[in-house]
Amino acid sequence: MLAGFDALGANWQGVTASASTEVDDDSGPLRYRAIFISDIHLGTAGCQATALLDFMKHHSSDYLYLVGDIVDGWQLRRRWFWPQAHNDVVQKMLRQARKGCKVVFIPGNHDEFARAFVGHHFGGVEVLEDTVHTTADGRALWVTHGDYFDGVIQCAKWLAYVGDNLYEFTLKINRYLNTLRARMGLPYWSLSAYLKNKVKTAVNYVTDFEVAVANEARQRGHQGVVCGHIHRAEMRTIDGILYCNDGDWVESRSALVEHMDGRLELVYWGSEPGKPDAAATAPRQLAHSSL
Ligand SMILES: [Mn+2]
Repeated sequence: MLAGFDALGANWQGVTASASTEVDDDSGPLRYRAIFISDIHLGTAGCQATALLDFMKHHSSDYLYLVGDIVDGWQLRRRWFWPQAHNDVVQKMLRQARKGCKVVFIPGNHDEFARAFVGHHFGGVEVLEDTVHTTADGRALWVTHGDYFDGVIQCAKWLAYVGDNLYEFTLKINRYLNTLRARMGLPYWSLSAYLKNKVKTAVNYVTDFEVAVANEARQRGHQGVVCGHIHRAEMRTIDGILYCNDGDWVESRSALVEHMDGRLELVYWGSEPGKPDAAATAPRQLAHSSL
């Protein structure tokens, strides 16, 4: 049932495909069959809304899946933070829906308030607990945010809140650090991504999460899964199940896209062009893998 993709062989396809991902500002947006984005965390200072707006300006699709943690209700409850760019992101999504794009919102743990509205439509946006997306080449992908697989959140919610604060703190340091780096003419560097990659327990946690999500997808009879939550973009097969994580718009600025022929690809987007520090040094990064 999994014929047609090969994790190792496909890795370099993205490199060749990436050339076509570059868009001239005067040409229209690149059209995909589906776009999956998650972990935008609107309402927090860490959210890279301007970069996301730039991404959305350059890409359109038949389906748009918002795979959770789109709005950060946890942070907004503590402190109201809602700049114009965050509003623009929401407007842009609603406009996509009006233009006929099928927009599905799958709430995550940070926007769990929206789980009360599962089964309803808002401005053409359908709110669902989870869903199944069938690719053009007939693969059934289970779409879920993924927080149900987070043991920490399942067992002790207060611990998750503490972890959340620590994460916010790391991001804060990260911003100061990168302001300094930009002044010195150095490119953007993600401290928290570095830490998460270095800390062994974090790596174990990531692997456990990925395996757990893939196992659940298999048990449900699907060929693959698309999730978010752990802020780590990935696309690989785990015991025959295609595991896709669309990453986030706090650090990696990544999206999972499905081409018209069903081919899936992870796309990384550069920092916003309007921001002088990072934009000058950080080139627009492009897809690195496809399946
Ligand atoms: Mn989450």
